[in-house]
Amino acid sequence: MRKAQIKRETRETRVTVELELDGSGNGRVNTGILFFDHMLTTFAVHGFFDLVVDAEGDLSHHIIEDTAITLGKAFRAAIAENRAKTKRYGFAVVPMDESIASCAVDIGSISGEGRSYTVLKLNLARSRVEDIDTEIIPHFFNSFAAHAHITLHICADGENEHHKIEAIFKALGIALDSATKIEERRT
Ligand SMILES: [Mn+2]
Repeated sequence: MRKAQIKRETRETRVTVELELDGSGNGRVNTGILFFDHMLTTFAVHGFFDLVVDAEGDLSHHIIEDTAITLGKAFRAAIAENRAKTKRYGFAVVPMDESIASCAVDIGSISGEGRSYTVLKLNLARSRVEDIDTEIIPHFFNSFAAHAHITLHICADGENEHHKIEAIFKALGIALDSATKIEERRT
């Protein structure tokens, strides 16, 4: 079973993430931040990951950052099994009404040696969407990629911040679903 459970506790936050790569898209996410819960649930649905996230802490910035770190660590642990047959690359382009997001990932070489890189062109125009500050969004992806040891490229454009960010999380889920597929032709 390609899955992992990671708990992380600091003076600021307590975060638990359970991630199963070969799931059915069942997300149960409770961070106390409604828009972030919506995004992580969407990520699980479109990635066909089973994802349980429980997070609490002092400030929403800390909760989102530490959830990104914990999710990254869980992802890295989950792909360790059968890594030699894991596909590695994945990409997706997802429209959402007037917005569009594209995501390409490289989840790393067979050896799993820790490289990570993040390139983000998110075109976020407003500082606030629902109950989060949008400056945390690039921070989330940087932290996630660094701890998952993956290369992540994301571009987005559109008019509506909610749509743009939601298209990004869907694209990330679909790209990671492809990249984590088992490729039986790999020997
Ligand atoms: Mn929505």
